[in-house]
Amino acid sequence: MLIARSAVRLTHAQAMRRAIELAASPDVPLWPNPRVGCVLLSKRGTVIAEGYHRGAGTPHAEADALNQAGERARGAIAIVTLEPCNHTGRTGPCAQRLIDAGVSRVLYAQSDPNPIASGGAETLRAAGIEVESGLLAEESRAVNRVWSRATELQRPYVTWKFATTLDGRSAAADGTSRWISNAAARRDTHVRRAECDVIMVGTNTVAVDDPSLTVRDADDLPAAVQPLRVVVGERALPVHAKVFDDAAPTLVMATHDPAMVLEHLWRMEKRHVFLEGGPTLAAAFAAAGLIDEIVTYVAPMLLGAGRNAVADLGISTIADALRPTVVDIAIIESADEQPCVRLVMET
Ligand code: AOF
Ligand code: ZN
Repeated sequence: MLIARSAVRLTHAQAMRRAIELAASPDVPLWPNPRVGCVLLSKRGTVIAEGYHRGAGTPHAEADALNQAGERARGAIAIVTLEPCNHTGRTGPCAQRLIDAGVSRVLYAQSDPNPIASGGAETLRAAGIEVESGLLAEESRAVNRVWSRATELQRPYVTWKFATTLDGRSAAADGTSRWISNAAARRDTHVRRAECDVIMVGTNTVAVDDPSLTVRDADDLPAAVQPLRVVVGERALPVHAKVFDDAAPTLVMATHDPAMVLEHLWRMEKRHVFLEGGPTLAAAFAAAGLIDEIVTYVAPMLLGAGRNAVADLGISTIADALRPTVVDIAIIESADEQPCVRLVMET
C-alpha cells in the first residue's frame, strides 16, 4: 500500500490539494491556531511525507512532516498551505526547520497574516531556498476563513445571530420569545455555536431570557469543548442564572465598550465570537462597526409590537442604512412547522 502510493507522482497543485485536505482534518480543533497541512515531495513528485498541525502546542504541519521524513527531506519540495512561520511560539520556527532539513524549494498557498509569526518566506529565501506563494491560496484561506480575518483585524471575528419575525421583532410585547424560529433553525444555531470559541449575550438577555448558551443537540460535531460564555453589561445578574451552571465557563464583563470586550477576548486567544443578543448589545457592536457576519432566521410571523431585534442605531435616513452583503440564503424546513429563511451576510 505504502509502496504503491509513494510511486504515484503528484503535480504541485495536486500536492497542495492534499495539503489542504490534511489541514482540514476533522480531528483538529478550530481554535486558537490555524489549520495547516504540509506535503513533502521528491523532485520526481512522489510523496515523501505528509503532516498537519493538530492544534496549539503540537508540532506545526511542516515539523510534523519533517519528523516523519528524517534524512529523506534533503532536496525535497515542501508544499504548505500557510507560509512557514518565523517565530518561536509554543514550538520552534518552521522556516529554520525547513532550512536545517535541507529542502530545496518551498511552495505555500497563503501568506501568514499573523505579524508575530510572518516573515518565513524571506528567511527561506535568504538561506538560498526557492520560494513561491499563491498556489490555491483561496481554497487554503477558506479552511481558515475566520482565523485569517480575525488575525488580520487582530481581534475576534464576530458573528451576530438572531431570529426575527417578518417585522423585525425578537420577542412579543409581554417578553415571550419562544419560539420564533423552528426546531431545525435552532439546531442549526447549535451547529454554528460549536464552531465558535465564545458565545456572547448582554446582561439584559440573561436577566430576561435566562439562556443556557451551551452547545447541545450537536454531538456529531467535532468541538467537544464548550465555548466560553461571555455576558456583557452592567445589569446585576441572578446567581441562579443558567449561565452560572457548570456546563461551561462564564465570564461577566461589566462594560459597554465592544472594542474593549474584543480586545480582552483576543488576549485570551479567542478568535470567533457568536453574538446572540439582545438588541442593545447587538446595536452597540453594529454601531461600532464590530460585526463581521450576520446569520438571521426570518420566521413567517407578524407581531406588530414587541422587542426589536436590534436597538436604535442612530440612523435617520435610508442613505445611512447598514447594508451587509448577502453570501447565502437557505430555506430551513422543519417537520410539522413552518419553514424559516436563513440569511448569511458579511459586512
Ligand atoms: C500553526 N500551525 O502548522 C503553522 C503555523 O505559538 P504557536 O506554535 O501556537 O504558533 C502559532 C502561529 O504560527 C500561528 O498563528 C501561525 O501564524 C503560525 N504558523 N501555526 O499553528 C502550523 N505553520
Ligand atoms: Zn511553524
